[in-house]
Amino acid sequence: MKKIAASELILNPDGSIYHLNLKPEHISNNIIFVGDQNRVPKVSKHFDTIEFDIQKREFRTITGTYKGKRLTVISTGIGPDNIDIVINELDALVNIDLEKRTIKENLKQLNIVRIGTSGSLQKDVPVDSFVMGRYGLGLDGLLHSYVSDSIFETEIENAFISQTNWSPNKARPYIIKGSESLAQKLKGEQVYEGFTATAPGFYGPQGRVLRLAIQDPELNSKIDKFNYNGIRATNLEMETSAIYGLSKLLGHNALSMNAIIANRANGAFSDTPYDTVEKLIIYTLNKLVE
Ligand code: R1P
Repeated sequence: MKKIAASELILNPDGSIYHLNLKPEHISNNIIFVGDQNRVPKVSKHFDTIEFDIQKREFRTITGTYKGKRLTVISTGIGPDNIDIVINELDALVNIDLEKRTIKENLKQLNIVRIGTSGSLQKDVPVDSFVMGRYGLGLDGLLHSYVSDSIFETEIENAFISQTNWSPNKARPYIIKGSESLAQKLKGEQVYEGFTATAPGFYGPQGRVLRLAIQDPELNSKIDKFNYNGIRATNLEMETSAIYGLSKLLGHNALSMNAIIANRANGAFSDTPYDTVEKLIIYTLNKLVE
């Protein structure tokens, strides 16, 4: 079997994977992603036991147990480019023999749940609510670096491109469904089931204007109005579509749970964003062990 070169699969001197600084034994198959490295201990403080805790750059990882179930929580930092690093390196930890540098015969499947913050795009999805992203809408283009056409929801993409008059100068938007099995596990009365859009930046790519003019000032309102057989874009953040795309290509399950801390449609920002995130952490942990 073909060996993967040292320049492509980079390991640290202790044998751990390059950016995450992890070895295979350090992670559970059940993984929680958060953006902010300071949110990692906010999840693990609920654990019964802590087995491992390490940080390199923005990637902090804690593995332990919650109500007896082994879980790993990792911070991804901000943006789809970081997701490319985190998912490829996690997959390498479970599906590549790091010593032989060959792909394993029996591939493992990870369950990945993101607990993130996000802005609502709809007036009726208020601040302090929770949104499960049943679909990820990628405005970031990351997935186009991979052979990925087979996983896209092309019909919905075409409707989105025509309804928003999407500029051909920007990457083609891509749409990917989140994991159905995780959605069934994590659904609940207080959770909106939505369609999560992922932008490759925080300001211009999300329609925010400070000092720079943006290419399409109407884009946010066009995204708000998008409707495909009742599917609407509910919220905007910076990681979900990349997580869904890479997970699906690699054979992992992924779902994103969003704490809505801003409402872009009416200009509101939560008075209690940390409480909302804390409630979503507790909700998600308990659903994962049910
Ligand atoms: C932007 O402020 C960051 O917050 C949101 C966005 O997706 C982006 O990463 O999520 P996190 O709070 O999980 O980082």
